Amino acid sequence: MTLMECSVGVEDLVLLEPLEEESLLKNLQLRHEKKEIYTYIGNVLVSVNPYQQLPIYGPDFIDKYRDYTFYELKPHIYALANVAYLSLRDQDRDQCILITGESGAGKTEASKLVMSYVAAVCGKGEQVNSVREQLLQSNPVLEAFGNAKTIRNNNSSRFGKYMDIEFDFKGAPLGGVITNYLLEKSRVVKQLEGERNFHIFYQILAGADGQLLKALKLERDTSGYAYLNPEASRVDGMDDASNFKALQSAMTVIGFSEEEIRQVLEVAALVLKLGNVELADEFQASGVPASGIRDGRGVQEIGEMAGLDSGELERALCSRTMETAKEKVVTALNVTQAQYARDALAKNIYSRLFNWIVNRINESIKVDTGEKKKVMGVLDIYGFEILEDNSFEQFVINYCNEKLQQVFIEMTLKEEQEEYKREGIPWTKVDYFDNSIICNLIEHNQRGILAMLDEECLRPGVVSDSTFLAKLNQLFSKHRHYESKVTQNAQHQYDHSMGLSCFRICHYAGKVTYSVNSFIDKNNDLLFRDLSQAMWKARHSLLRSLFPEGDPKQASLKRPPTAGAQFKNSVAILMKNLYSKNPNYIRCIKPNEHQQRGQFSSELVADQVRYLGLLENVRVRRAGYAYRQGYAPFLERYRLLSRSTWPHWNGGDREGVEKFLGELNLSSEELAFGKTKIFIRSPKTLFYLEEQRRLRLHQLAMLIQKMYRGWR
Ligand code: AOV
Ligand code: MG
Repeated sequence: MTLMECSVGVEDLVLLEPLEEESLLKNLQLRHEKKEIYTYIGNVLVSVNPYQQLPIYGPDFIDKYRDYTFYELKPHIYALANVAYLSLRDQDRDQCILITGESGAGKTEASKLVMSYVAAVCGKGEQVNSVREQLLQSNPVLEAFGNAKTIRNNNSSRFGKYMDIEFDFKGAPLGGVITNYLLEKSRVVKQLEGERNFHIFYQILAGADGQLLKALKLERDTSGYAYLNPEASRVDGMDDASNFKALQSAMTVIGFSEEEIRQVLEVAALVLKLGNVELADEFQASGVPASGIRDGRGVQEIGEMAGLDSGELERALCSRTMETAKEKVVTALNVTQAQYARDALAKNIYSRLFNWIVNRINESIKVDTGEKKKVMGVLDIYGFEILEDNSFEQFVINYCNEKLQQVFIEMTLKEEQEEYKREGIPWTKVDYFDNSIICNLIEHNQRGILAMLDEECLRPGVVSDSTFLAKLNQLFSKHRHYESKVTQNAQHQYDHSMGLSCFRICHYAGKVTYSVNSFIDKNNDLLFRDLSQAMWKARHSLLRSLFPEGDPKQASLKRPPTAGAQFKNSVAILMKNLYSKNPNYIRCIKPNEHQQRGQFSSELVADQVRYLGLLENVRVRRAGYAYRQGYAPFLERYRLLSRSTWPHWNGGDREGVEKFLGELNLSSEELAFGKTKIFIRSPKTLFYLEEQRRLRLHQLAMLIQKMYRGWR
């Protein structure tokens, strides 16, 4: 069968003939046109974002998919969720669902579909309902505070999320744990053109009633806030006001008290108001530049809301205290420094608030029972990003994606090899691109880029982004995956577009040029102690609790780990967690750059197909046995091909399969009989079986028709 003969292409890319990039793309395109957005590569699900609501979700579809095995119905995310859930419940294997793809490819939507499927099939009862609701309602809360409109995605996740859902031995949900990764907090104070700040700010302004708005000391008009990009206040199709209502009710369902919700909104409002604190030049008597607050009203209001003396706040924003063992020296900050301090404070308050919210949700959904739990982890992390200007944030995001690719490579191959072993079938190894060289370049303990960055951050003396870059250039001048203006030599094409303050990494997903500007700063992630001490003095209990280090009794001279080190550490924990579970893959693909339905850019998809390694994935799958299935379902599907097994078969499943396959005269190389499964080497054989089955069904239908006519 060729593609053209089949109106919706093949449902499993393993069956593709010929297997080339072009045919693979055509197949995805054809299926996308026909609104068949899901395609398998064996047990991996490829999902192409349709950018439109398709009538393929909801209770009816869930009911359909829970009653069938993987290959019996059209490819669907529900089928994958079903396999994972059943394997967890019935075979006691912890699962993880790994969802990857670039920004806007549909990862977050996919994670919600998986969660809603599992929630629907995991049992009944009051207790189950309440846990289920809490788990599902965590999504709108996290999205309000952690998502934003970007150029690529109107609802882009600006944090990484891993959620373990825990079940009892019967498969009923008990609760869960959410881990969040590095929120892109720079967005709080500045957004690219056409992008928005986090949804929550717009939700409050659009959705809070007059009374609440007044209590938060806010004005409804978004244009009055320095931290909100004036030209991007609305998002097509997004109703901030009704999302605000949904947020409040979600928080209530999860178990936030009214008081907690109020405090959370107050802290968010504070951040917004902080942005409007204007700083102006002032000069000290000595003529040394200093700064002051231009209009005291804003600070006054912030002070009132936070329960803080506004003079104290002003002092903390405009000066810095240096402490040595012997004395305290207070220096005035100039305007630029004070603005920097203000923005650092806003970013810190917001990102700590976000962490607090995640912890608070975890408190509600955590499982106390000591019994053994079954776990399903769902990973939805920010996708690979190549922007025009890539900074520290993109660097860590892409590092994380690099690690996930490594898991994918290792686990799909590992799983494949282990299955052959389990089933007692001989296997020859297949080569694949191993990206550990890139992971190493970034994360090596002594010689990785992150280690170099830390070294530079901790080194005494004058350090800057450029001394950091010089260090990289020196160390990696010969590295195959590292380039910079300085190291460009014969092996790299000379590239005028790369600035002097940039380095480039050849990631598995493509080359990305990073500007080193503010790498040191973002990695240090230090907040002047004056600010944390001021916040700790606030009477606002939530705000105060976000700054425990402001407590003078706590203040130690030991510095906290850098942002890069923390991230690397949490990625390592994540990897360990993933490796301990049975993986299920969803590879999301973005069909166009315009968030438009019905558009399929072959070039854009080709890029993703390449870096997701889909072709290699298919090849690996085909190099061994392309297809495998348990004896029972296989017998059920094909036994009508032989009179020995149809209409009745009383023997065992494996014997039945041996019997009818034996009669079909297939080459013995094509088949392998494992302990529990039949393996079929080439897709052609499966085609053949399918074709025979189709003919046979047709024959049977004709026969029935004839009989029916005879009766009349
Ligand atoms: P992402 O999570 O992969 O991007 P999303 O899951 O937010 O991407 O998807 C982006 C948008 O595509 C959604 O807001 C929907 O409008 C649409 N979409 C995605 N999947 C579907 C689907 N199955 N059916 C209908 N529409 C869909 V990022 O978080 O930016 O990396 O960081
Ligand atoms: Mg997302």
